[in-house]
Amino acid sequence: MRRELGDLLAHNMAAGRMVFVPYLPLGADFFETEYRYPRYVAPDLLGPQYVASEYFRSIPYPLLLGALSAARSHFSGVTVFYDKTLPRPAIRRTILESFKRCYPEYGVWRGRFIDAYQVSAAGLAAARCYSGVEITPESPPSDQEIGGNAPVRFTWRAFRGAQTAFRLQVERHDDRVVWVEAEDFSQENGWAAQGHEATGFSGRGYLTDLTKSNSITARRQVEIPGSGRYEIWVRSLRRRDDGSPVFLSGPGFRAEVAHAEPTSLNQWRWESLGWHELAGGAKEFAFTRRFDQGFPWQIFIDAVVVSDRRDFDPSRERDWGIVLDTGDVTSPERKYQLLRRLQPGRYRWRVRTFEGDRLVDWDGSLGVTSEDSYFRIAR
Ligand SMILES: [Ca+2]
Repeated sequence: MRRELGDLLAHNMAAGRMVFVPYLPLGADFFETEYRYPRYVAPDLLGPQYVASEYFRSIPYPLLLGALSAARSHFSGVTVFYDKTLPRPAIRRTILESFKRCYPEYGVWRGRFIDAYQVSAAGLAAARCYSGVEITPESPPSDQEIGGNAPVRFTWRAFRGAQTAFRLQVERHDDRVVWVEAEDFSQENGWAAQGHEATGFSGRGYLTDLTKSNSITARRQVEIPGSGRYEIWVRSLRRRDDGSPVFLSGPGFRAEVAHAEPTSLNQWRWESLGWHELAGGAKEFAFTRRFDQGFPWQIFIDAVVVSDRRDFDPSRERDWGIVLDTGDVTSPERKYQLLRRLQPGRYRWRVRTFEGDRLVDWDGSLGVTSEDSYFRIAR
């Protein structure tokens, strides 16, 4: 495979094409581990004055479509290498299909391990779609407090392209719900944040134990809104009944979590640890695990929730709840005026903009979503 990569690089760079070798970060991907290789091949090919970055880019898949849109015209075209020895994950195939739709004039050379997709400079200029656009929320300014009676006016901008439609969403924070991602706990003596073995988590991933020591602890200060009775919830995934219990402790309580239940192994499960009297302010919560016997399997812990709401169920709702979803609105204007009043509280919003079927996101889906922007409505 290394030899095929070398031959393909030599051929395409000598033809004056910019070569993109996309990889999935942390994907144990051949293209990621071999990213230095062209630096050794290239000087032999093109002479010692050759600058690797001018002809070759080893690039994460999420940046590929944007980089192609920005590819410079002084090349005679581009070539994208596709490692076909890796069937999964499907996102690589999804991005490749989007590439084919955007650049219908592509040609392909099929190797034993690698397919090389080539697009000429004319083919690049005739692209059916483009990517790499950032949508920036502009108003209300980030973290601004708005008077309770003032109308809220949303505006956003993009540094290039046009807009044919948008979809705006506004969420309000429920201050009676404290939602903490378990992967944001400290990682001491063997706990670690992970995200590649299980899917279907919230946040960046989950907390897992890598070391089988009875002293492993993961801690985190959790801000309790005020003194009172709170229900505590934990979301976890246990794979085996291995006799190695996990505990969550906090001010005045200690409870076993993620205990083995034959019907719920290998799936994410929310469990309530019951109601506890908690004082307001920052309080330390800690996960520990005891390894008594046998062959323990890693436990996965996704999130911890503390709430004083009797009717709160974390499997159905979150600490943020949708208060406005415009659906797709056909409009070239990058603004939206909210006519109804919002209750006092903390809000966040985002907008997805579309330009027919031309503007695509990093994964090739239509449209691009802005980052979240936050504001407050005063009492
Ligand atoms: Ca999580």
